Amino acid sequence: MTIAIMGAMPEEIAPILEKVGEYKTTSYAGNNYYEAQYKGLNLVIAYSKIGKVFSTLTAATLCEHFGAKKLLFSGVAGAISSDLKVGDLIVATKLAQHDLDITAFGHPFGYVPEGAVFVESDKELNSLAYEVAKEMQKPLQEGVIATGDQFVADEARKNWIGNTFGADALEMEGASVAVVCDALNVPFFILRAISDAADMDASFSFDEFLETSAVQSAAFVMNMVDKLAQK
Ligand code: OS5
Repeated sequence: MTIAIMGAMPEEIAPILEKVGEYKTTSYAGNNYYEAQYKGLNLVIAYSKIGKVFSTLTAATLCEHFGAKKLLFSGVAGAISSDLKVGDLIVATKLAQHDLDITAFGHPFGYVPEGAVFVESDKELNSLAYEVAKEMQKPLQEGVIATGDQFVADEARKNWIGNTFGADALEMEGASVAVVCDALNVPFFILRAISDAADMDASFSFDEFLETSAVQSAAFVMNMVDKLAQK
């Protein structure tokens, strides 16, 4: 079975490439895809570049061109919930686009006709994550993740996103990956380790913790892959 692992930034997939060791690099549609044999699974690994458009392209390519049957996203996020601190892990139960706004027509934020405000992630992969967390003795929170084409570094915007979507964390790619996987019936899992609090210090915190938080998330996702290989 082919399993896709994706991130948005090089730092988010570097620990995964390091762990798989050998891989074949293929360029497709302006991006690199890294294919590896790992414990009997075919892995295809990529970073999309930042934001909803690039992540949509990469997720669709992983599923349609490389034939991924499951997709795991690993990366970092800004915290909304005060329970989430730098380095903490959050798994998305559902995702929404916080910057999608046709409210002028009476629709709720995050909604377009024939779409839905929230896309739910795969319950089986999420429960597998809880098994992994237990074995790693690592706390794992679940919650709503809000996505938009904006690095949020503003308390008011962060609070608005939290209140409007009931979101616990925010980032720039998860919901677009969710829309693609949902449309293509590919079970998906979105994991993020907190790098900042989406406040006025966010860019400094992000720069300081991107690498260490990305390593946390990647290590967890590779333990999920190990579990999938055993099944
Ligand atoms: O992928 C983007 C979303 N990520 C999650 C995240 C987040 N999203 C929104 N608001 C927050 N407060 C968030 N905290 C964590 C992280 C990432 C954020 S955008 C960071 C851009 C940083 C950067 N800009 N230039 N470079 C890095 C250097 C560079 C140069 C050339 C090629 C690649 C990188």
